[in-house]
Amino acid sequence: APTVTIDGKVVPIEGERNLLELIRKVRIDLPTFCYHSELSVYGACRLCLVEVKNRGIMGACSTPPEPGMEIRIHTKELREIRKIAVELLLANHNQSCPTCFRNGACKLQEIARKLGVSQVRFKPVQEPVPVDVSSPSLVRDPNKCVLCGDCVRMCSEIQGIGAIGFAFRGHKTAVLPAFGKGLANVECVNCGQCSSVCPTGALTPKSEIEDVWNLLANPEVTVVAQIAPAVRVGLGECFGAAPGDPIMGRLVAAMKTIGFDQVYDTTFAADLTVIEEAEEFLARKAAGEKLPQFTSCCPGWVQFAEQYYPELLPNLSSCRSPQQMFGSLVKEMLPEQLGIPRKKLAIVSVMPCTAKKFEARRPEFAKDGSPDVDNVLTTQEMARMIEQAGLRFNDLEPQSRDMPYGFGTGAGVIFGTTGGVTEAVLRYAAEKVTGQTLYDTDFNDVRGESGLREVNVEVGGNTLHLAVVYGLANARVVCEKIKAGTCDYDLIEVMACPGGCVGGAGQPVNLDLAARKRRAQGLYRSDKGRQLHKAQDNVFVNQCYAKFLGDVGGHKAHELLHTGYQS
Ligand code: HC1
Ligand code: SF4
Repeated sequence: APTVTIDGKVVPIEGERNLLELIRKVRIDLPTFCYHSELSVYGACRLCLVEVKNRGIMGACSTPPEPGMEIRIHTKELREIRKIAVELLLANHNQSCPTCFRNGACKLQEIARKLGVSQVRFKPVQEPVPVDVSSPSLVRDPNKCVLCGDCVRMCSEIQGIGAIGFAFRGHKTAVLPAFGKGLANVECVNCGQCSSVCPTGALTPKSEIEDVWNLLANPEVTVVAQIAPAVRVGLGECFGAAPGDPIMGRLVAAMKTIGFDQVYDTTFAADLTVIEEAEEFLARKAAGEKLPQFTSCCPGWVQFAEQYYPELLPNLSSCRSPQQMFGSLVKEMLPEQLGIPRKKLAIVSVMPCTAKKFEARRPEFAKDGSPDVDNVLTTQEMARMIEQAGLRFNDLEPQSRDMPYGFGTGAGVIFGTTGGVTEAVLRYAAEKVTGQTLYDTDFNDVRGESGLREVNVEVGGNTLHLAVVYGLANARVVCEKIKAGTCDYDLIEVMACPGGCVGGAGQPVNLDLAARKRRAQGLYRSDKGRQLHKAQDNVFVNQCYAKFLGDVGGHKAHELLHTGYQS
């Protein structure tokens, strides 16, 4: 087999696209800011330089391996070059590390430590600029940017948007939203994926931690929480657990200790969404109208559709997302059940997502000026609060969620991974269409890892044409096909984030692709571990219909659980 020699060690070439992949294969962590296996190669950070015999110093990320190459990665000269590169970045970096949201999870800190940078020999050449807090979801601090371009490529290549880009040249180079506007005033859809690849604190989720501490400290306010599906397979990573490890019981215990009055589960509302959305789909299918039906639970996707495909908005399900169904329903029911006025009830969501912060502030999701969901904490923020409360997370005694809104079936749980909403809807539709009990609830064909999957599924003698999509650039491909009339899908699931919510930008930063997969597997295990797997079997949801909501898709359901998305 063809080989390359790395610092004297012979390494076979086995399909690696560049020297960096080859070096990492032999477990040498050559640090980089700008290399991501899912993004194009940019070669800007100059940290992965290696010496190739007879050719000189080259970027490992942009050099394909060739048989017989002899490379060295740890010469004195290379060590010095890398240190200088980091020192130049640090010279222009606002080094307020102790107060930075990314303190402890910052690649610049990590790389400086790993390369043994012990001083900064350069003076800053850039003037400090204002921090951009215009967005409801993200904070952009250009003073912490290292110009790696990861956010720019994420936004344009994976999300197909291009809300941020490089501006100016030379020492004035900056990454900015178009025309120097605030992030809220460009085509950003709040997905936050730029922040999940940002190596520093230049792009971070906008923290609502202080707001929530204030709510919890107010004895007048009853504070209840909902926990999104994907949080339970991500949050543990902040406390040393592996991706996908079950930590829900300890999370509930932590939140109770911190002072939440009730801890509920968004999977309750996800079950409700399945029922409403599946009935809506079956009705459209019977009438042959407004097909394909798109899912509408991902606020990044909804905003994308509003911005770029207003003509397709009638095809979006009119269902609110589970987060918002939870908010509107529980704010209607609980005040009566607990005997408190609506304005003294606060709902806090724990979400893997930054766009959920934006969604909760959409004006249509409020009543008499008070929002259905008061605050949204990302998984990362929730973990910070647990730390701030001084709790030893791993030593907590697990507790169970509160009833009834803490009760969800496995159908609601799998919402958190790509294909999950589709599978949950199929579990409902199959039973409804055939009139027979569905015993095997696994629809393995809609599961998968690619960002654009086309699947045909037999339901009651009919073939349904489904598409499961993540990454908004892939959504664009599908929308263009629909406009061109070159496809005949019935139902299309779109999630903005890679892998679905498990890969949301509010999750602990983890760029290892295997981690996403393990989080998804954790959700499928959690589905298996529940007694019920079909939304229509959720007894508490059914009670809600019987006692309060009336018919599925009926008047009350429309008022509380549906909406109309407009351009
Ligand atoms: Fe999601 Fe959803 S699954 S959007 O990915 O439909 O955020 O986890 O809470 O609302 O349930 C996110 C996750 C989440 C909603 C549900
Ligand atoms: Fe682009 Fe999403 Fe970042 Fe907005 S949040 S700039 S859409 S990657």
